[in-house]
Parts: sequence; C-alpha cells; structure tokens
Amino acid sequence: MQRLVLAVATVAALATALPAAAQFQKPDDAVKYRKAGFTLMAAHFGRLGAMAQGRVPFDAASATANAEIVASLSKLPFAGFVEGTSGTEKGQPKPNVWSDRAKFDEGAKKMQEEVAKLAAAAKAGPDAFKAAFGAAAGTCKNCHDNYRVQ
Ligand code: ASC
Repeated sequence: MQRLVLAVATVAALATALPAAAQFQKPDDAVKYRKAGFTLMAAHFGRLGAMAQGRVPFDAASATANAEIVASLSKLPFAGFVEGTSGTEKGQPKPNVWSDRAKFDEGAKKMQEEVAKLAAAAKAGPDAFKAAFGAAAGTCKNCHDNYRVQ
C-alpha cells in the first residue's frame, strides 16, 4: 500500500510538472484521463463516506489507507481539464472552468488540502475523521455546484 501510494505520488509530481495540454494527444484523451481519476477518487472517497456516515463500522487502518490513496489521487484529474472540453450534458464541466480558471484552481487546491488532512484525522479517531470527511466532501460539492452541469 505504501509503495502504491509512493508510486502514485511520484507520477502525480511528474504529471503536474508538465503543462496540462502537453500530456495528451487529443482533447478526448484528457477527458478520459480526468474521468478515470475522478472515478477512482469517488470509489475510495465513497469507502470513507460509508464509515463517516456509519453505514460501515469505522476502521482506522482502512480509513487511513483509503485517505492516503484519495490524497494522492486528488493531484491527478486537474491536468485533464484542457481547453475545449466543456459540455452541456450532465456531469460535464461548464465553460466557466476556463473563463474563471483561477477560481476553479483555487477550489481544486482547497479540495486537495482538505483530503490531505483525512489520513491524520482517521488516525485520531472517528469524531475527528467525521469532521474532516465533512469538510472534504464540502469542497467536492462546492466545485460540483459551480462548475459541473447538473
Ligand atoms: C462522494 C463523491 C463525491 C462527493 C460529493 C460530496 O462520495 O463521489 O463526488 O462525495 O458527493 O458532496
């Protein structure tokens, strides 16, 4: 698990060092990439949510492992938001991702900061974990409300 997290983190560091568009052959590749990233994040964040909401018993080791994965994955999808990939169908990014990019990036950074706190919160116990999960989920929702077609 540690090694996987390290590998993902290394790739994330390399990926973010390149200009976004330069990483993809064509816009559709960028769309697939970011969707894959968010799909993985949602799977692992969902496992945390199940514990935060009491649908699954809190398990510090599992929560910590999933939180570390989410924190690493959170660095990946944003490189996939290349120009010309907005849309009007449910789930697609609205054009304001690009017309208001600084604010969008700020929201992404806020999300990354909040998910980075989840592992330590999981180690601290269920109450700290629940609070940190709520804060992180709020940052997801904020961008969905503002930048994703409903
Ligand atoms: C999840 C998930 C999201 C966020 C969001 C929070 O578990 O897949 O996209 O939480 O629903 O509001």
